[in-house]
Amino acid sequence: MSTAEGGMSGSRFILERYRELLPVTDATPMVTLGEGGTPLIRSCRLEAELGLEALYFKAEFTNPTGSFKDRGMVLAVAKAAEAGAEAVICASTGNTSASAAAYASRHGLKAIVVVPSGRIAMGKLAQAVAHGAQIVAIDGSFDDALRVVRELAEKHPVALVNSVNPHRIEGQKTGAFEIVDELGAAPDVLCIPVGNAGNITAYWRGFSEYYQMERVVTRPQMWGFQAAGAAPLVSGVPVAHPETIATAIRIGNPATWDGAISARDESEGLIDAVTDEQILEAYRRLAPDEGIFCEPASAASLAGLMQQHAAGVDLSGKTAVCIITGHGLKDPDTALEIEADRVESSAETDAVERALGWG
Ligand code: AN7
Repeated sequence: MSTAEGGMSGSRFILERYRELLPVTDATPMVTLGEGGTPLIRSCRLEAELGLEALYFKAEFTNPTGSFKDRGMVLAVAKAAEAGAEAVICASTGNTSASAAAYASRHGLKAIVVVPSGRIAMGKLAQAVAHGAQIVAIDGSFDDALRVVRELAEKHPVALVNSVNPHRIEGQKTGAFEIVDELGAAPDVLCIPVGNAGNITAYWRGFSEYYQMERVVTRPQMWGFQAAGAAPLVSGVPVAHPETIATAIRIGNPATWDGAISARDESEGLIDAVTDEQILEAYRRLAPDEGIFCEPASAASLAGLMQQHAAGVDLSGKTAVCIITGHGLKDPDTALEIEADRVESSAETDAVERALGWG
């Protein structure tokens, strides 16, 4: 099959758009939910504040399940189906499970998701439930869940779709292709939140492949940011009990550790830690100042950029892209902790006028 199911065409179907750069064969089922083709949104306020030449937000939260995971999952689940799998399995802090469940539904496969009990943002759990995934909530961390699913996938006929599956990284590298295709060049700096470290690895691969193919003449510095309570790549040792408000990146032993270090070193970039306070500060700037409502983990990319600026790093003349990985609606609890500009009123116009301070 060479055309998308349902006749979907163009930029929102990465398996077709970047087919020759992906492990897609004639036997790969070309199933799509409309992933990829996400907007690169120019900053309207923070760009000047940070002294950048240009600042963009790559709106990965506009993917069908509300996170960047769909880029990798569209390929990983298609390849599982192509290989004859009947079920997919993953460990997750929430977004991977939401995406796996959606694509498994589309392919008519069963999805099994293993998650840390009580540590998944509400919206993500709702997605796994809605898609009919079989959910096992374990008394342990994401790292425990990943160990368990790796062992299960060795013993049982299920396809593992965490980013240890190479098709996940392949799909996710298309985010880098889109940035270059749209800007006509690579940015100077790419800011990205880091948890299990699949995405920073994928973006670096995407930029590097375009560079090798001479579709671009430079590559960005990769600036990865972990939450301070879950920053093994910064300290150099796994964290036994990771803790952060950004539950998506509450990961103590990233599976693609070496990929992240290579991305950092080959790009002459950095991987640094941002505190929960810094993450929340960036989170609370993005929605009111830029119109971008993301989940806390996604704000780590901007938090890191703000931290570098505050530390005196000169950003003048530079173009930066922050990857905004997941939607704010995923985690309504954190959003509602913001002090709202809200009053109760009776249903009369004059009462609402008074409530607004107009009368
Ligand atoms: C919003 O869903 O690991 O460094 O199990 O959901 O590639 O792991 C999610 C990770 C950043 C970190 N932002 O990406 C999972 C999971 C959001 C995320 C990351 C995640 P990686």
